[in-house]
Amino acid sequence: LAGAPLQRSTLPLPVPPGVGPAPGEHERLLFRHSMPAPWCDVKDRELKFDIIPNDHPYHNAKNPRTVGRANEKLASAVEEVKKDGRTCLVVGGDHSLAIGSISGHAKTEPVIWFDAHADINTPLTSLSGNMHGQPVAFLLKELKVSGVPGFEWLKPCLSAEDIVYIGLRDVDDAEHSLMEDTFKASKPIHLSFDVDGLDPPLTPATGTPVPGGVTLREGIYVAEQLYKTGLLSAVDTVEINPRLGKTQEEVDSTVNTAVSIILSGFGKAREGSHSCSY
Ligand code: DIR
Ligand code: MN
Ligand code: MN
Ligand code: MN
Repeated sequence: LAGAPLQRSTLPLPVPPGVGPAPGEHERLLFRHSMPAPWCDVKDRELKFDIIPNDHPYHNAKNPRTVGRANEKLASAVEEVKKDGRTCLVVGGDHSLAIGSISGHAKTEPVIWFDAHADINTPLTSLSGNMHGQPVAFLLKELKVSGVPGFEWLKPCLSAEDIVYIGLRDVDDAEHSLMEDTFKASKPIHLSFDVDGLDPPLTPATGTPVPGGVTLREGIYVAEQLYKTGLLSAVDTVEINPRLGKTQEEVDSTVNTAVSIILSGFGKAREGSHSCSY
């Protein structure tokens, strides 16, 4: 996805004169039928992050400085995209990127956390030490995670009542005691989509697959419904890791699944996308 420039077709539109779109609409309509999301005006950007040397753990949390600085960069990038009036799509990367992505978003929006995992461990409760098991804790005002090196810039911006979880089926004991879910759907929505929320055969190239996940049909339904609210304002797609695919088929199915979820979140409807806005 990243880095692939969209090709605009210059072919004439196959409609008789006087029928169909006005002059000047042609290119735009043809553009709709090219890949990847032709009805969207896509502006692509790529971020580069530094690996901080001697990045010792903070309690159990591994690589805090590297992850913290990267998220600081991401937060500013997302903020710029939102100032530009666009819907923001972040293609990760692991789920720790949600710290920057959500911080850089409107800061008050409800969040749909689509995931097999609650990702709400703190540096003190985490058993794995993985930062991607902790982003929700970093974002929640209630949990008051602070003092983590690399995250000096971060101000927790979410309340527990702003988060809805979908797909949870592997929650640590400590996480369970930290959770709550309610949802107010009147403000712009942030969808943070971990592909491991889906059933593993759909997205095998991911780090922590858990059996018994959401079907593709259900996942697409969620994305379509969120698009239809007109409130979907930012989307993270995370834990897509081509290096973990055992075969090319596994990599392809992971990427194709993620792309179909993204397209649905950006207005592709299974019945056809004629009515979506440009
Ligand atoms: C576990 C697994 N709760 C952890 N979490 C994962 O590492 O904190 N999250 N894999 O995505
Ligand atoms: Mn996750
Ligand atoms: Mn997960
Ligand atoms: Mn994870």
